[in-house]
Amino acid sequence: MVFGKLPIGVLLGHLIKLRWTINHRTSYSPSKTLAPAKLATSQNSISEYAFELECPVYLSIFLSTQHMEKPLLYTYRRCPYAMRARMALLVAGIAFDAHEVSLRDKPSAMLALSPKGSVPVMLLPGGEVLEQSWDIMRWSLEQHAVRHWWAAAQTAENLEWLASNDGIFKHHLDRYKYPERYANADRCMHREQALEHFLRPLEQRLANSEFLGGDDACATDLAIFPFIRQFAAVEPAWFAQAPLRAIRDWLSRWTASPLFLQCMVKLPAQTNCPFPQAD
Ligand SMILES: N[C@@H](CCC(=O)N[C@@H](CS)C(=O)NCC(=O)O)C(=O)O
Repeated sequence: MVFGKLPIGVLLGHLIKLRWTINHRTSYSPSKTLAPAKLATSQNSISEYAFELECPVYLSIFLSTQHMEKPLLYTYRRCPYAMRARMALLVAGIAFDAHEVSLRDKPSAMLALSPKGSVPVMLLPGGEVLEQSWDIMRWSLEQHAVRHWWAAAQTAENLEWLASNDGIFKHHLDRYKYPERYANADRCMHREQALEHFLRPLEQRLANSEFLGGDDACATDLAIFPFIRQFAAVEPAWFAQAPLRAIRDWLSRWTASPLFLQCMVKLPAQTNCPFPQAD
């Protein structure tokens, strides 16, 4: 008896392994060094919700992970969190498949892996799922000859920059960029708050060294500049004359870098594509 092309014995074996995976889901505790920052981190095996709600989807994903050779990244080209994940994978020289998601029509396979529904999400061969951009960066930069990118990002100061970026700066950026989405949001007030709480201190910091990693770039640079790029694009004329020269120079170096250009290559939507793309 077969199920599709799969003999029933093999299928039963997979189901037993599947149950084992669910029962032994890894839970991830952020490292103590992250204490000052409330960083979003989580790590699961394939979601148990999906098993309960959509067993066929779950089963097909589970079976497919048994033959995966490369990680699969659910991504969105313009999302700054997804950009940092893609760049870390590129820095580490890790070949992966990228699935460009439509945020209005998220793939059920992605939601089965990560019901929270945000990108990036990465499925690793073997079934582990990374649901946070910083976890994808860690996984990428810890396991190759690029550990210094990760190590330099672990100082208390750089973790604090990351937390402020993902916290207070992102809060004001969203309200500056999309005031119509928030009740009583005053665009100029949020621009000023972003300047006071994040951009001015960052300007001072970058006036002292070329990168947040010091003389060399580190994961913090990659994690933050996509958000500053978004901020700069809201009112380019205002940004061009703001007292943020060191930030502008730093940002232009990054946005002109081969790494970023490669990261921003357009992919066909809603399908898995090898990444980086062949020239
Ligand atoms: N903490 C998450 C945040 C990811 C996130 O918020 N991504 C946005 C896109 S930039 C998203 O997917 N939002 C869900 C939606 O728009 O439906 C991470 O670091 O990966």
